[in-house]
Amino acid sequence: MATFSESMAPVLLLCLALCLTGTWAVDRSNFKTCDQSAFCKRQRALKAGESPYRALLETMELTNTKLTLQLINDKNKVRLLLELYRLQGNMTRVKINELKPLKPRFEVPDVLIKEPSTEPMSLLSQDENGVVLSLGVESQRVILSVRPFRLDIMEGREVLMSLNSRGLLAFEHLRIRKDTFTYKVTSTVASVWDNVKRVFSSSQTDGEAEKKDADPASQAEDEEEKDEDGMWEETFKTFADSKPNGPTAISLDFSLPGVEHVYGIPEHADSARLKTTDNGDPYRLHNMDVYKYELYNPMALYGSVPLIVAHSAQRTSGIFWLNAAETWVDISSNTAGKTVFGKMLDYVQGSSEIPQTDVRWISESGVIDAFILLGPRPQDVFAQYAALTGTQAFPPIFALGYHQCRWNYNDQEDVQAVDAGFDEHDIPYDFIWLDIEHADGKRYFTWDPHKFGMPKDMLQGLKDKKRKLVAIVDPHIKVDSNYKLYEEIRSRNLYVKTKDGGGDYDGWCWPGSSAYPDFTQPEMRTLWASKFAYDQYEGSEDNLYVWNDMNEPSVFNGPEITMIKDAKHGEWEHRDVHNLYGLYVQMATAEGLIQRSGGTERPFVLGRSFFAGTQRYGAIWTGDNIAEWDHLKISLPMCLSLSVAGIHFCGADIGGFFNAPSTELLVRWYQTGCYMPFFRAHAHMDTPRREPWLHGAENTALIRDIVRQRYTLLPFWYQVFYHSHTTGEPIMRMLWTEYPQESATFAIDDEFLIGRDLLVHPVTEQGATGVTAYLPGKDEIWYDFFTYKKHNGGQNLYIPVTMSSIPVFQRGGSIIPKKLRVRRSSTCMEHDPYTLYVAADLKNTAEGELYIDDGHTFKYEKKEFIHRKLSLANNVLSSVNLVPDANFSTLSWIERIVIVGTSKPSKVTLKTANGLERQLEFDFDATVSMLTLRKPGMNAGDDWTVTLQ
Ligand code: NBV
Repeated sequence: MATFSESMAPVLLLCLALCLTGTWAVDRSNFKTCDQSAFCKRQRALKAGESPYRALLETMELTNTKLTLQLINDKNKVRLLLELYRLQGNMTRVKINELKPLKPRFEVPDVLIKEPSTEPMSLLSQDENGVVLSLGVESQRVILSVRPFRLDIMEGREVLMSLNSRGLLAFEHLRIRKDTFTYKVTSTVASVWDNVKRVFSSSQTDGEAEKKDADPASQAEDEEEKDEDGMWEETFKTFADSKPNGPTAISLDFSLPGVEHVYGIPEHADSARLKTTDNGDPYRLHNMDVYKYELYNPMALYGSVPLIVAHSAQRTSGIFWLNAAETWVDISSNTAGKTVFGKMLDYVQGSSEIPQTDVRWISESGVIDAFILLGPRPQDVFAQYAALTGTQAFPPIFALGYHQCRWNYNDQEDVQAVDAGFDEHDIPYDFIWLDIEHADGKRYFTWDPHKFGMPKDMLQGLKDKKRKLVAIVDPHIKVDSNYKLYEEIRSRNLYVKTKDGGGDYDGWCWPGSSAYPDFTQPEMRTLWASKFAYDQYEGSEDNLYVWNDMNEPSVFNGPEITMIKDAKHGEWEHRDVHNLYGLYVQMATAEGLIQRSGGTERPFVLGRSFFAGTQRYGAIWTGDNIAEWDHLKISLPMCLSLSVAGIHFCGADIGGFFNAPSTELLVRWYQTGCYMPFFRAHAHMDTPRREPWLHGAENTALIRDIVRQRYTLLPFWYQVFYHSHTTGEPIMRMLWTEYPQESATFAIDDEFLIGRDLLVHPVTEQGATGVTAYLPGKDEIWYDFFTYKKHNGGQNLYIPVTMSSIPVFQRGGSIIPKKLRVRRSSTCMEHDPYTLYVAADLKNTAEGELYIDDGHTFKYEKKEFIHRKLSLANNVLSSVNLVPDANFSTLSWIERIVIVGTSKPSKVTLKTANGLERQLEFDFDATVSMLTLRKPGMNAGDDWTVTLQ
């Protein structure tokens, strides 16, 4: 066990840095490079084209649902078991494990929403070189080659993806340490000898090697495997990782012919289109607390989703690598670095190869469990991934409003004053947030008795204004025998344990010495969830929601500021489950909020760390960014990458967490954040206060305008969230996902779509007087969202900007619902009327949707909603029910309809479902071809038509 002074040294150093600089300083050397990670270094040293794996065809079994087959490593004779499944919805699953591991290897639970349904495969042909299987649809086949083992997934004559085509399949089998072995054979202790026999008889071998089973010692000599540094223990800085299981890494390469663009595998502060990694480190997935992160590099950050999405003009596909251990992803491409001209020259000279991207996954432990999502369209890949891991939780509508956060609002009076400030300055907001200082000595679920002595009064004050509060609840629990929660978890033996399994793991975090609940255990999650009950969480009310920070988990005195890998979660090492920890914290918290309402209310939980499946539990933000222009810029690709990987409710700290933004940066950041799914301003405790009205009248007016714009658009946001919840499609979308054949969109990550219909190009340059936005779609037209000026798609458009401009465009052919009467909070606007913004396309048609429900319960699951299709065709605008048995009524009515891109009618007639017919008054602005219908007055849930004659 480390002594106090050893374990505290990094913390003291950190504090020293803080005192000297007045702020936290990023230290890259806190985090490993591939070379400093023994398994990454080992795996990366393997050479392509030397695969030792051979398929043993005689072991093949094909049932209706799966194919199994043994693979043998011809060097060490260890056998693996391959399982291949065809899954419903155009997916293929490939699992590889040791045939007979010394003990079970970790397989990730709780991420897949159910055991995926399979479809039959059939054998098409077989000879000694391999087999061909039919995947049932669209002439898809799998060709399995024997030596070296390789899988090619084909459609017709086209190879869609190849596995192990570079021969980098690697599987470090569980073994007994050699020096331990020598000790054991000479030992007279019977149990040790039994153990040795068990080891060697379990490592099934072929022909010649089998003969040696009787003589384990001779086989041990035969094994070519040599122990290398870092296989049985590894030290990084002062941290020693004892590796009781020895080397356990796995790796597999995938080749994607025809592909030049890959996306996903968040979280990295890098471009959304992933770069090749040949000349640097692979992208790393290892959840860590990396405050003030560096930009444009593949370092790991707070969360991970091991999903990569590959795109070409012909097809979109994906690889989901279901492994929760530390993972590195190498990307290479045969066209990397070539200019378009270079590629054309190759083509003209006949020297061009088909472009190809290779992706190689390397994980520290666990098994290979890869899902191949075969698209073919971007929407198909999103739906396939959602079928596996679930869709974005549908948040209560108020979570889409504006959130005002700061580390910290000092006390109840402060909260009250800030709340009043919003009213005084006529700025709407829904949530005020309390950071760690609100709790009594960082004992979460409690309140500081001096600063927040009357939490119920505070919450009631907010409730009176239909507003809400978020309190932080971090997963590190102060070691304090007088803290009830600490004691309860301890007495139930539910903390993460030290490597020997005996004591509770102790780490240093905000409260000082802290214990970490073992959220991987269902019992711990149930206990945690129960703590949100109103009678358990004293001072809580139904307008209190939750923020889980530090859930990587962050451990100040741990290696790379996280938990040591040999800590134990029951039988498993932290190594196996590391990237899942954050997901489990948020899962248990969301469950707690649901339970406290008796299962009726939708929760809202913000988390920092995440994994595949986190989308089911709430929102994610991009952590501790800096008040710098580059950090504003990076917030777009960071959230776009999360969106590609299923986590759609994303935002970045507006203004930048560290340091003080200039007013220009702050305003631009609000203008950007307002069009991102999660809209929250936040700031470090050492920064000057920055509530929206503290920056001079002019800037206050600009910020007021922006926040109010968000509120007018809430009906649209809500409908797009509902769509994402039901289909898996992103909310914030990269342009290529809607324009998959338009290569000009493939690398764009400084602008994005919200749903299909709004295109946003934020201003992220200091002193900008204009931006150049790409308007996609050669047959599209786009309308400036504020001036209604029309532009053609398929062009780069220069847009002059002032401090009040936000370049936003509505797609011709769309209908967007808004509420123009902005009030104190979203809840205050519940029954307000709608204005429909109809943007006609070149054929004078448009389509959109209107979705309304109670805004906060799960009743929508029982179809208690209004879901209408709005369309303009043949000069008739209509609203029809999309879901026949939907059942909800609203007080809201349609107060205005604005149609742009149309011609002036002579008369406009409204017909409602009850047979009433009347002429509508209208205005026409010929300069922008805009028709405004005043007070049509029908209920938003009714059928109606408006005919333009
Ligand atoms: O709880 C304090 C902060 C929080 O404000 C921030 O948003 C988190 O990302 N927290 C990190 C811990 C300390 C950061 C230096």
